[in-house]
Amino acid sequence: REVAPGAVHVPDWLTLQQQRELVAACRAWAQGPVPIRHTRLPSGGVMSVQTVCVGWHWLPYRYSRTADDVNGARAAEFPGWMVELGRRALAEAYQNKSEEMAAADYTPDTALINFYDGQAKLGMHQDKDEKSAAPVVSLSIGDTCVFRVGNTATRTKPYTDIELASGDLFVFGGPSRYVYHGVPKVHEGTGDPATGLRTGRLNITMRVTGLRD
Ligand code: MD5
Ligand code: FE
Repeated sequence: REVAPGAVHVPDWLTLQQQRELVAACRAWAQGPVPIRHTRLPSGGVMSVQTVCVGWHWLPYRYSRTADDVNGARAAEFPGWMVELGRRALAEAYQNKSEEMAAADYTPDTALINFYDGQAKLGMHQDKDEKSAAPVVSLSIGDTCVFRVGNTATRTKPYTDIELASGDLFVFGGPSRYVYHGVPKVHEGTGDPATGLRTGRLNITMRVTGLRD
């Protein structure tokens, strides 16, 4: 389950009930205060993935309290239950070996919620807009995808392709925090509608921005 040093995949970690609750929470956040959108890139391109943020609003290539590229509203408050979920995720992934960090000290302040339809992809990139090297916790719900875990030096080979399915946890910390990664393929129609997601893939990443008001 350790795909690379500090990168731990825990299949089927969330119960179906937890997945249903997360889908309901994400559906509410997708409506507002900042509606879910296809992020516009400075290059002029538009991401095929749709994103809504909680805590801090992500826009390329920074975080803001307000959605300066959408409607100017303040991002929804990051809930305490999500801090607890993040801590449980870290404890599970690192088994309190505490080589990366103690789970009790992990205090995520932001979640990026990505929705993928059957055609959406996420190109190879590094997550480096955060001013903290704390681990990123990733939760997947709905359709299975191919997730590509690369290296820190280049956006190309060598990389490892794994499948992320509904309920899977992935934690990226330590030497894997800044690896290139992406989603080249979503296997449309592979999700269980019992999660409440009829189609597509939902991914929730919790992060520490390292920012203060
Ligand atoms: C996704 N999201 O499936 C992925 C899962 C994103 C993004 O990549 O930026 O929204 S999170 C994967 C991730 C995050 C941070 C670090 C690493 C992977 N990593 O070091 O490989 O929508
Ligand atoms: Fe990423």
